[in-house]
Amino acid sequence: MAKKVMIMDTILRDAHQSHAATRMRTEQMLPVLDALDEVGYYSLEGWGGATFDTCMRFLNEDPWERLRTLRKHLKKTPIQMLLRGQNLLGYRNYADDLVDKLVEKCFENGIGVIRVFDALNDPRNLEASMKAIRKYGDELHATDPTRGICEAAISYTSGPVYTMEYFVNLAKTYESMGADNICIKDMANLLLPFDAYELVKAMKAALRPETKLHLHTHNTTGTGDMVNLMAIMAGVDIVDTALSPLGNGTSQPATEPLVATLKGTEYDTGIDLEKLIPIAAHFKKVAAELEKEGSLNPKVRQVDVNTLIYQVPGGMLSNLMNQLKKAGKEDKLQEVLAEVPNVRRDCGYPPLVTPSSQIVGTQAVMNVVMGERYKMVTKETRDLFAGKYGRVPMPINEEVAEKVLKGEPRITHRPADDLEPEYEKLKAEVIAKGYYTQEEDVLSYASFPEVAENFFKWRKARDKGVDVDQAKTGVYPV
Ligand SMILES: [Mn+2]
Repeated sequence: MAKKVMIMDTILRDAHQSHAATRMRTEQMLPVLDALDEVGYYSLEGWGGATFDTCMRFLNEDPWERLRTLRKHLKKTPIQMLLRGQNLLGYRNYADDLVDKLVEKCFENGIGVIRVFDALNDPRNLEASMKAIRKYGDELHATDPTRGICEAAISYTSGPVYTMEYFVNLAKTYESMGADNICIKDMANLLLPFDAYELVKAMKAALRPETKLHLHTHNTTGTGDMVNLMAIMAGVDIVDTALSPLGNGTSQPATEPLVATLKGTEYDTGIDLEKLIPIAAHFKKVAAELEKEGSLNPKVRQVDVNTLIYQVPGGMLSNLMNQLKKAGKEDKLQEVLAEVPNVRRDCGYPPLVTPSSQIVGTQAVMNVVMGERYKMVTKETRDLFAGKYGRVPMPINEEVAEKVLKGEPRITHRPADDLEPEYEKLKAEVIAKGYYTQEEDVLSYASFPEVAENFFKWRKARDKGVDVDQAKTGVYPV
């Protein structure tokens, strides 16, 4: 039986986040949005925490305005976004009322599919956002069956507790919490092709037939195309690719080769390669512009096999090397790499993704550099042991916990249960500062307070007819 494989193109989000520090501007997307809408993608990824931040911080753009512009042109293709669970678009835990409001506004401004994940894979950290996605998504879904979709993502990682059973059980948990799609989110390209085959087979067998399975990987280590192909042969429904000018390397495997590979097979994507040519030509020019302004370093296109060798994500490895360099202990890299699994075991085997990859990595460096384990600990390490990020998959090392926490209390409940409602309070602040123009401003301010305030200042100056370049001075260093 023919099984059409669907594609999400990441060209408007992860592709330029991975290759060009998220610096693609809306005006660089505009010329081809109508053509992208005609391709026949499952969805186009166009929004997330980094795009939100960068829009205001570096590009003088209102991220909400960008979303509305995208939606105006993408009439048929759903816009997909990435949400960091209870951390929303930022880096702290938000109260449930803010989670509810943000999800409502995302759908209202044009989002069709929300991919939501938690770095620790703690389902409790997805409870509030998935509830809100169901609440507002169901309303939207009733008017448009391609929109209002809840996609729960599993942070893929490797290590002794990350068995097939662990991933399948988590997928079933998310499905029972109301996910329409399950995503295997392999942000570090740790997933290997034959493991991908086994994992997809096992998940497809365990999930409901109507639940779509979506795979997200990168091509950092050069295995991305093989991972996608093996997953497709095992029955995955959707894979992520990026149009070739911003594809491969640290980004997603390129779109065109996969479309060509599957053409005429039982997995045909139905996408016409001819339609992609002029769009890719446009993004080739955009990539050249980004390279010229210094946002894109051509090195990101190369294969980096370090992750395959050291079993840590690429970003984490370069962090470790930087920290050792600063401490003048570059010769200690092998010791630190050997310490990483020990620290990870002590704190209950968190997945090695942001922020836990940085926490574990920094602690491993400290343990080695200080010559005594946990003599010095960061606040983040303490919070991780105290349960403030959520539940880790395995029990923590009690002896180490005692040394790290020094009597600080531990929580076992959902971290956001400790938070008071905050939307009205933040709204009052934005109004008092004189920046309020829309409810969305409160959400921008909640996500990145200083960045948003600087952006509001600039926007106010622009709208009042003040010289924009003058208004920018001292506000935007870039
Ligand atoms: Mn990614």
